[in-house]
Amino acid sequence: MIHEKYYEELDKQNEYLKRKNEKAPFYNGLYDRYKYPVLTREHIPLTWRYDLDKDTNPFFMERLGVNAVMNSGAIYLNGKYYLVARIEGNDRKSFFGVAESENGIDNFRFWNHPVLLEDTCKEETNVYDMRLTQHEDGYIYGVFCSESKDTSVSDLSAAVASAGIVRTKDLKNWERLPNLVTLKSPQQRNVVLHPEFVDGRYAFYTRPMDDFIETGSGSGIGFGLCSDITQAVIDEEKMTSLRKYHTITEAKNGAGAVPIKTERGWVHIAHGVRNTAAGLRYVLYAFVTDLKDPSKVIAEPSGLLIGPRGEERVGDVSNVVFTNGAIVNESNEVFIYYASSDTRMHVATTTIDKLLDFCFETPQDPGRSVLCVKQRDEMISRNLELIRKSGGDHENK
Ligand code: M1P
Repeated sequence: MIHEKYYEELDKQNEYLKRKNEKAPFYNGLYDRYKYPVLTREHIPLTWRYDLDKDTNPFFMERLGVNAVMNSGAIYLNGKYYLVARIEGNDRKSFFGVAESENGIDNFRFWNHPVLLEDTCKEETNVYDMRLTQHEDGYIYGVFCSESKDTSVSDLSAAVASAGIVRTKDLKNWERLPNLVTLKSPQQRNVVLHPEFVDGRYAFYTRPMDDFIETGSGSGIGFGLCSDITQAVIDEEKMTSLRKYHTITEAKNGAGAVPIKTERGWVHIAHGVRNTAAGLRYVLYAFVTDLKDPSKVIAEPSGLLIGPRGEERVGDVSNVVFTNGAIVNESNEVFIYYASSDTRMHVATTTIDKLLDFCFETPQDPGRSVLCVKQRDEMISRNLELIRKSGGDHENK
């Protein structure tokens, strides 16, 4: 018999899920932020957390709790917005679940069952952060981090990260392929499959790492080709977006959403990390690569695109925003899905035109304070001149 408390909790959850989202007062001319997150642990179906049977769960106690819902792959199919979310159980293991919305900003509902991956990789302990690529070969690929214990050292927490690959046509039936092998990089995380063939081969953005946390000699986001995705091996990785001293990417960076094709190039929304006395700070940044050579950076606006703000700054891993999915709909509206502090998911909306304007018209980082303030002061002078010519006054003499 179903516990009566179930209906009470279900009513509460339905109220929460049908809440309309609205734009926040935030303004920067580039994107809108929203008042509410789009996915939280409160979105997880009660059937995934509770045993509903009153005989076996007399207190209606959460048996398999969920700690966080974060880093989600995103895809737009048949006019609907889908997120393949990273769901982290109270047991710290992550798994994937598909959530669907009609408008991309609210009312996301999880399907009845989480994604059940084929158990082809017995040493794998954890999976997370799936990027969804609608590839021109006709499949939707999911590339995610496959994490295993590093048994070669005595450190209990030592782990090895590599890129797992699955493919599907409907987000329901998933075929698992062997993990990506990168011959020159011992570890990989934040691997993204490019949506088109390059020189007739599958193209991956990689993130070479010497270690599970530290990228070590890895100097940024890499790029490599492989002929057979069913046995994916990359022998050479060349670098695209580089880590740079005293910038938002100083400690590390990584590819985020699958690049967006535009008439002026591939727009990338990635993450950059710097170290601080309060720990690592993760922000999003954008760059554009060449249409013919998607490894070649052709626009690199200075600074961050989205940084953690307000409540976003606090969570399980505070001071983090992270993206692994964006959607472009038929009106060229862009939905950037990002997680805050490894805890919940948000959306920021913009357009292709605005993103391109940001990428190509924002000046590059000149690299030194003295040049950065000069860059700013030149803009101030032009603005003051404009104000003077238009007959206005300016208070800050
Ligand atoms: O905790 C912040 C992020 O850390 C990792 O990203 P990176 O490999 O760039 O350090 C990822 O594990 C990611 O899931 C997480 O959000």
